Amino acid sequence: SNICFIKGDSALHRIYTSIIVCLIVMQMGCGTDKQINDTDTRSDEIVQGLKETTKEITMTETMTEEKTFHKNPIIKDIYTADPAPMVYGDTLYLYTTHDEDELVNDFYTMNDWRCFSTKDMVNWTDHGAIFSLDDIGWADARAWAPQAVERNGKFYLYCPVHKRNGGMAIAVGISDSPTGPFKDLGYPLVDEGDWNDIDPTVFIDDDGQAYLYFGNPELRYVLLNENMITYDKEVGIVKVPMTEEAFAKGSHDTGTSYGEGPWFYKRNDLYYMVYAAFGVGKQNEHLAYSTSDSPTGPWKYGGVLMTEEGGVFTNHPGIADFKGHSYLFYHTGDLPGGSLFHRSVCVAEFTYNEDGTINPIPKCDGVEKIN
Ligand code: FUB
Repeated sequence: SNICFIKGDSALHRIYTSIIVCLIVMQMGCGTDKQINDTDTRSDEIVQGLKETTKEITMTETMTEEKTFHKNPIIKDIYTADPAPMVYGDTLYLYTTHDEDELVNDFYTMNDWRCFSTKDMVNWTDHGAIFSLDDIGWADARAWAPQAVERNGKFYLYCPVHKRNGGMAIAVGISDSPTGPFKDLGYPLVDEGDWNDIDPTVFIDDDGQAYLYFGNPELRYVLLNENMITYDKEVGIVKVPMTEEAFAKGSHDTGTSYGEGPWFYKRNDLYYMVYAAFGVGKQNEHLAYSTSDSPTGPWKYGGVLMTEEGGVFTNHPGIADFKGHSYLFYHTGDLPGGSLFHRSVCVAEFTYNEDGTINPIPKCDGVEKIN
């Protein structure tokens, strides 16, 4: 029994030691979080006074060498939504929309597109407004969800806007630099005269064919020509069959869950369509995905990518692989004062299953620094 007691005692000792070690680790963790909060708050104050400048601003000024984590939302001094990452060289550029503080007609009030960049997912540079409604003479409102791509040294920013004569259409901004300034093509690239023409997503396949998908409530696409500013008129605007096999049963106008905000890309020869979706009986959008062996479908529903936990009516996906990590950008109402018209862009790291499927990605606190 003596031996038992000694054994028990040392076991107890080990437990206490573990608890103390845990407490120390937790303390360190909390300390790090606090430090990061302090860091973010202080850098926010620095940024606050400079927020309209187009000059580069280091958003998360490092106050200590230990800073290895960036807390969501990524941008804390303005409301941003509809994240669209683009990796170019050693940098990830993040294009976003911008929810104005002051609403007009109690609706989305969005006048320009913003760009932020990072090399390590922790330190972000604010490039300011890189394209705006003021640059598009034929548009008068709704600077909505964009996506950028590079081809032959030029950068193309596809942007939905409201036309002066009514309806939504897709504009193209062109620049020699990922951070603009972008210059309007001068007329809409896609203009069907209806309200479906929003949320473009662009992808250039390995064979050089570029695709521009878009749409709410229907998913449609065009085959872009190599110049990226015209499309194959013979093929025209193709309407994707909105079936439950492709997009699951849902509560949007087509009877499927597909809503808007498509994000099109390829990984290991499998094509992915990630999108904002409407579940049956749900108020807010969730994120879901479908896959296909071909860039033009047929699509097969894959599952939910993020539940409605963003907490506001819309959500919007943007996916990027960067320096060996996979990221989902999304938006929530998490910034103070957040609402369906005051959203903020966040990021989560995720991994793919071996068969290419993706498990639901929880909304998270932020991501760690990478090299
Ligand atoms: O931000 C305006 C619109 O709300 C976007 O175009 C949609 O994707 C939704 O996020």
